[in-house]
Amino acid sequence: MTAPANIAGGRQFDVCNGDADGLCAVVQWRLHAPAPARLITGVKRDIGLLERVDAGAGDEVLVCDISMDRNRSALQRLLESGATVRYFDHHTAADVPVHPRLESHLRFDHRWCTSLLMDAHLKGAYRRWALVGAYGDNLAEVADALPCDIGNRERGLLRQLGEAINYNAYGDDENDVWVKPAQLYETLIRYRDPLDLLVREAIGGDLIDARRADLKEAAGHQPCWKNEHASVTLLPDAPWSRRVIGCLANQLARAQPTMAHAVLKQRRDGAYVVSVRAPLASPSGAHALCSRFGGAGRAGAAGIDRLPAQELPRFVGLFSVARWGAVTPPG
Ligand SMILES: [Mn+2]
Repeated sequence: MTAPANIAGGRQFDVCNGDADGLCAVVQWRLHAPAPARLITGVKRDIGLLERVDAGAGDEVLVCDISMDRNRSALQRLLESGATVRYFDHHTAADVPVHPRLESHLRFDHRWCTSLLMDAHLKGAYRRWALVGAYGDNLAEVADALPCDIGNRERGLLRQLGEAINYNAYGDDENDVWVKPAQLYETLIRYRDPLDLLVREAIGGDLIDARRADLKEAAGHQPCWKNEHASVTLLPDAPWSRRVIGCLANQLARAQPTMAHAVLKQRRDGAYVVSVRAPLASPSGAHALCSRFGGAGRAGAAGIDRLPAQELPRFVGLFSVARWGAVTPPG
């Protein structure tokens, strides 16, 4: 099979977050435009990925699901060196460079994720993969409303797969995860239909089981602080907690959609990793809160890589009085 490289004969680089949303966006693109490409990805926390790309004139770079704010200088460098960049993302970006070789597909609306931006661009050509990405990115309601020629049982399977792929990206580094995201991508891209993957590959079921086991472990830890609007859960440092922190935050958000949730995990250096979810019912305010502690993310879901232990009381104080989304009636 001849590889349909670009007309100029340049190299192709695919850069994406290693979570379900990032991987499923690239899968859709490469099913649409098959070509040998070098994949640059990592665990969910690896977001400064663009600096690893060494592309120049005639080369093409696809970027999916990593913050433009965090990658702006690398983006500028690539554009100046003559590369063409296609950028799909939904993380808030302060200002988007205008450049003839930059094609931006950005939406900062909480009802969009990168896999859905790719789906819109490709006019639903790989809708099932878009659903896997959207379910994995905690957009179950949006995904449920998206038309697809499958029944409810199949939708449930795509949802489980998306949540499991997403789960696999969590960990401090690639030693914590079950499968390195780049290796998982090699399995995903072999299937035009993710339902076929579930039938033929063990990895889907293995990831679903692994996620379930970690959540069971986490369920043994009750919130250490709670009122009617918000809860804070504290986890010890362990491989399971390094994997489960974001997943637990999403699960709590779905179980109690009118409340905000913070899940904190101790780090080896005594500080905390923090995962914040605004109430699903009014998903904004998470990024604003986390950015006050050097964190980042989106309006509905954000995090802090390192919260010093002495900052914990101030964090819980601000979290407990935060206004989420529309003004909450005084309680
Ligand atoms: Mn995403």
